[in-house]
Amino acid sequence: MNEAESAPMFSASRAGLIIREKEPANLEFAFTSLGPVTSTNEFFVRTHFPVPAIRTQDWTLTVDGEVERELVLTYDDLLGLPATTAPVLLECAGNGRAQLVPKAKGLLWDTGAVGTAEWTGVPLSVVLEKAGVKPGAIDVILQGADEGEVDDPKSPGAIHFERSLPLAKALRPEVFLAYQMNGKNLTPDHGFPVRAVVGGWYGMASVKWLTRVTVTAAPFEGFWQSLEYAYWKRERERPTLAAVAEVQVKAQIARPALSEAVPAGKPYRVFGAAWGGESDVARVEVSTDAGKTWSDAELLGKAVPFTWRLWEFLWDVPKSVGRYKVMARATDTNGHTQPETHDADRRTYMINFVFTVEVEVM
Ligand SMILES: Nc1nc2c(c(=O)[nH]1)N[C@H]1C(S)=C(S)[C@@H](COP(=O)(O)O)O[C@H]1N2
Ligand SMILES: [Mo]
Repeated sequence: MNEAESAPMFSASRAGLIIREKEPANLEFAFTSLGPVTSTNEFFVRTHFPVPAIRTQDWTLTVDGEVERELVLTYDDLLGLPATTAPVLLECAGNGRAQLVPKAKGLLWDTGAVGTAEWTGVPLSVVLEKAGVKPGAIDVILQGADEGEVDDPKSPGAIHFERSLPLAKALRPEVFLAYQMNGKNLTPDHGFPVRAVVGGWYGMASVKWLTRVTVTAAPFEGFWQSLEYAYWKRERERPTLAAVAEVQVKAQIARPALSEAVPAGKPYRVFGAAWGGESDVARVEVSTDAGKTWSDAELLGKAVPFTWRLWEFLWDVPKSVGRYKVMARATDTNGHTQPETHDADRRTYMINFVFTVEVEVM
């Protein structure tokens, strides 16, 4: 078989993304292309198993467990329910992992495992109300149709990708079952035909290829909940593994890029985005001297919950040439500021310490 006859390696929709893994596809957005909304073509892809091929006419959503009425919704049933459209940011819990020292295991995302898209779908609360949640229910498990074996520890055969939300979060308006992304049907990579979108939480909560919702009276302790995407939380000094949940406050720099040549003695627009999970961004500061001094950046537009806030800072670039370290740090409306170093309790997740972009002033 010659080159031309072999299957195309990537669909056009993957052009421009940085490949972190080919199979399954794990693709990173070039954060230097930052804009208010990330196009579907540029949106990062994080998958654990091969993408399941699901036709809308075959798709159903089962709602079971601690409910008054078990439901099996078809695609048309779902489309018949009241929908909302909202921009929501998704950030992989491992975004920034490439910046950890020593070198971490796992996918080495740089700063592009994050994006903001406009999602359309039905609030999960609408579906749960239809099913009638029984008293005593506390957790809601979202299961994807994708499955496979995991090695560490070796799974008893194939397991699905699934994650749970506490009932209180599952009922919030920022949690919905999306069938459109940026005004078009979801693409296979992003969960076609239906995925969860969980505003304010790291990406693993936004289960793609969603086919089952199970309400439970006990906390769910599946693999992706208690082993992967879990961190050491200290309860009364005692470390216990807890599920990674809320996105932590963070600012990222899109401009300048790493090792960019910045003209000496001229003004330069430093540009980026900041986000705060379940809270808004209150402040972004920029340092151009490796963190010795900080100045306020200007927050652009207005705060929209569960998305990022773009910001800019006009840097009066010195006349003296050489290497400069540019940094940005955000503070959320709860007063949390980004830390200077990564907390080892978080393992290789929730990476929001202040990053450095070194440039050449010349
Ligand atoms: N069913 C399923 N859902 C999933 C995943 C997956 O592998 N399977 N990956 C999760 C992770 S870790 C992230 S960060 C987001 C990424 O969503 P995206 O690929 O649309 O960017 O999907 C989440 N939902
Ligand atoms: Mo993720």
